[in-house]
Amino acid sequence: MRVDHDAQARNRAGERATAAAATAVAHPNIALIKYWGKRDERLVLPRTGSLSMTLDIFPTTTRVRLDPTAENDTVTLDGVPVTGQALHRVTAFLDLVRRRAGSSRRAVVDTENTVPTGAGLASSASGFAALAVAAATAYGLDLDATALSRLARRGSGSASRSLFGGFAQWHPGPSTAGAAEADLGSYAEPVPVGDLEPALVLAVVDAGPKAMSSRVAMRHTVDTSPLYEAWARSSEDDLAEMRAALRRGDLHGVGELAERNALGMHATMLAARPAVRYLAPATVTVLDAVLRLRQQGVAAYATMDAGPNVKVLCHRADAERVAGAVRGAAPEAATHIAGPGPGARLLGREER
Ligand code: 2P0
Repeated sequence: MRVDHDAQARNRAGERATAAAATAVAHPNIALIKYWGKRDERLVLPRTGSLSMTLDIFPTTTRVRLDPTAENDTVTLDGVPVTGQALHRVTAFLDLVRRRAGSSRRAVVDTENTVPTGAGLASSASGFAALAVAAATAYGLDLDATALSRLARRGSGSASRSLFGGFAQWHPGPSTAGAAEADLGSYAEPVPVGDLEPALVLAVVDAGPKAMSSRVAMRHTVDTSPLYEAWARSSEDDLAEMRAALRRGDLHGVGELAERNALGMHATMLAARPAVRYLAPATVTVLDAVLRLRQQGVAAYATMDAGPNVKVLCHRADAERVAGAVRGAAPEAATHIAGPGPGARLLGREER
């Protein structure tokens, strides 16, 4: 990579040095204690804290190149131009970065996703985490991991957790404080974990895009589900217990908590008016297979997000057996085995 002496001189002069381009990679995360519901839509402040495992598969790689002559941002996903609402979301996020950087330059954003987009497999988490790191670097913002987590949160709540590898907890921030203080208090950080060798077996029963985005579905759930407040309260207890189970390295405890928290979240959606139902017949078939594995003495526990796919938490040594049992029960399911993965990181920056 070429050394940019002008940029170094600007840095010495205390000026902001933008790069010509920056590239970052991030991995998706799967929540064991779910984020479902916002208390502030604009700032993406959640109702409850959540906790996830970052995966070591399905990375998203994003390059942000500043274009001084362009009048609009352009975005591609796997080489295909992004338009409409998805483009608007990226532009709004870049506006936030530009405001902080004091820049009006437009950007060319090229993203390569290795995970099906919009299928409840956390593509927005890896996507906005990679975008946050690449855009902050390209626009010359000097942010630490906490500040990057806060920034990624504004793109997509779950992205705040993908800044970190292993297990991460996203804090809701103080609920009675003003906007600025709440914004500062809402970020993710790594969670200490005892002796645990976990795997998540992803059972993809349908890789197509979901019928309703999680953003819309969670708003509808908060607004109309009589079960929502009860789940939100119990989720805070689940989160505290989850931290303790992780610290003990207690896979059974972690799994039980994850499964009950996820089923509770789906119960709030089923009680929404009208109901939001992401779970499909094949989902239930896989849940039955997970139960049978437990009856056979295998520590296997299920969690589901905003889609019909199931993620089965188990010991790494049991992952192949679990994947085989899932495919045996639901032959249409494709399985992927993931372990704890790395946090988001910069791959490189290109100077002018
Ligand atoms: C989670 N999900 O904790 C939960 C569980 C889906 C189910 O975070 O509106 O795409 O962009 O903040 O982060 C999906 O929601 O929503 C999600 P926005 P996001 O992983």
